Amino acid sequence: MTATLGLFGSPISTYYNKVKIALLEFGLPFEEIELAPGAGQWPGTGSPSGKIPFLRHGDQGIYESQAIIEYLEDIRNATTPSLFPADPVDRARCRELILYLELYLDTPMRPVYQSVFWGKDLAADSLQHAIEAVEAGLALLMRRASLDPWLCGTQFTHADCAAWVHLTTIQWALALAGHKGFVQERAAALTDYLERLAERPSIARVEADRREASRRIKAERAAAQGR
Ligand SMILES: N[C@@H](CCC(=O)N[C@@H](CS)C(=O)NCC(=O)O)C(=O)O
Repeated sequence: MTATLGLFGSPISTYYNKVKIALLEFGLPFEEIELAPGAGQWPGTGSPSGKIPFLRHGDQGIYESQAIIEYLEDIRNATTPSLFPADPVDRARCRELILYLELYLDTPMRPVYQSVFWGKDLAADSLQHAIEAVEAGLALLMRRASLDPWLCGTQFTHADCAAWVHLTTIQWALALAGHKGFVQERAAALTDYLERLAERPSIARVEADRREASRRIKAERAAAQGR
């Protein structure tokens, strides 16, 4: 690998951090270029969807977090272990679990995030809808998760990178929306699992960067509003 990898996005973004954990796990050198969600202009400095993250590798752009991590798999150093299991059935289950996290847990929570993190209005039935969806999504995830000790079994995989960012953000957002402990009550085994994940150096680094960026962005917003 010759050209530098540039990761565009924000350290407070879930999908950005899913990719960043994989970059750190692979030990691939990369630089971070901060771009707020929705701030990029296609085809200039942005992604086709306007979403973050995206990756620049030399003069090439790679878009969508799942496509990015599959690309990182392809370019990683041959001596670095894959973050997908070796067995094809296990690989499929790893991708399946990522889809559960993103389609059935993250997606229904988006209106709640807009409200609790960005101050947008949230209709009472939207919160109820999100809560019901998360309950069903967690049941689905737990039907197929191993947690012994990682989501897909003995090997730490991309599913764990996705699980950390999505499950911790859901917990946090639901607590802010008045439902503290919802995830732990519905899926008790996730508590120990998330503690194990928090100890992983790649995740500890991403979490420290997220907290630091979050404090900075909050202070900038307050200053802009004259508070
Ligand atoms: N499917 C996309 C989702 C990325 C995504 O939703 N990013 C959020 C930030 S976490 C974003 O850019 N939101 C701004 C927008 O939707 O305009 C991926 O996997 O990369």
